[in-house]
Amino acid sequence: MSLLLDNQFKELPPDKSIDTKLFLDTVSHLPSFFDCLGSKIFSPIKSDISGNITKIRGVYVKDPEKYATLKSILEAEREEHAEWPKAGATLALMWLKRGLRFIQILLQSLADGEKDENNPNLIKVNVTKAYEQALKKYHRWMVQGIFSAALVAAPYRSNFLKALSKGEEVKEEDCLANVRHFLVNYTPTVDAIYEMYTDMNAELDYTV
Ligand code: 03F
Repeated sequence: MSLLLDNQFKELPPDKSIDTKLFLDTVSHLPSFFDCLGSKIFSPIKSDISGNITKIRGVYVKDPEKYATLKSILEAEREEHAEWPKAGATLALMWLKRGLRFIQILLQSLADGEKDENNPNLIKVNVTKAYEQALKKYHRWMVQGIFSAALVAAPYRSNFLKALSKGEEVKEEDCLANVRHFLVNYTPTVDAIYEMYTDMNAELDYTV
């Protein structure tokens, strides 16, 4: 089975609220994907994503009813932390959503068939597009250097698609169909998190 379809996001309800437990259960499958990419250079990225999931779960488990939706977490923390939004699960989700946006743009670009015609089995154009749109403006030169190193270690397109299919030999077209199917609920979920940050004035643009 496809990794993507095993971890399909649920359709959002009309009010676009995101159930915290469902969200955490779905995103917690993402970090293990980095182990399939076959390079240690991805470790800091994996830890950053896992760390943010752990921080959000840490808040959620303190009171699952109170923190039933992601919005309820932001609203509660806004009252509790003087330095909000640079605090708690609000800050963790602010960064996690940027990683999720990166993944969305990367997968969408692959699904759309964007490629370097001279190197059709490389995914550098897709990865670079995702980085420039989702993350670059939050990174100073040192972290941009981690990106450059990761880009060199980026897998071949065929291996990346194979990893998304849990190592099984799946036809490229079938794998891309799974990617498109995955994006149907994934993209609106990421969009809804971004909208929530804008609506609540919780977005920050400091660099690391
Ligand atoms: C800030 C910052 N986090 C952290 O300092 C940086 C960490 C390293 C970032 C390196 C970027 C390189 C990305 C490009 C990878 C290319 C790989 C291509 C392979 C295909 C925050 O950290 C903390 O998070 C927060 O908790 C803390 O409190 O200021 C705050 C304090 O600092 C980031 O910039 C977030 C980085 C997220 C990167 C996500 C990249 C995802 C890469 C690949 C995904 C592969 C696709 C998987 C598909 C699977 C589908 C099932």
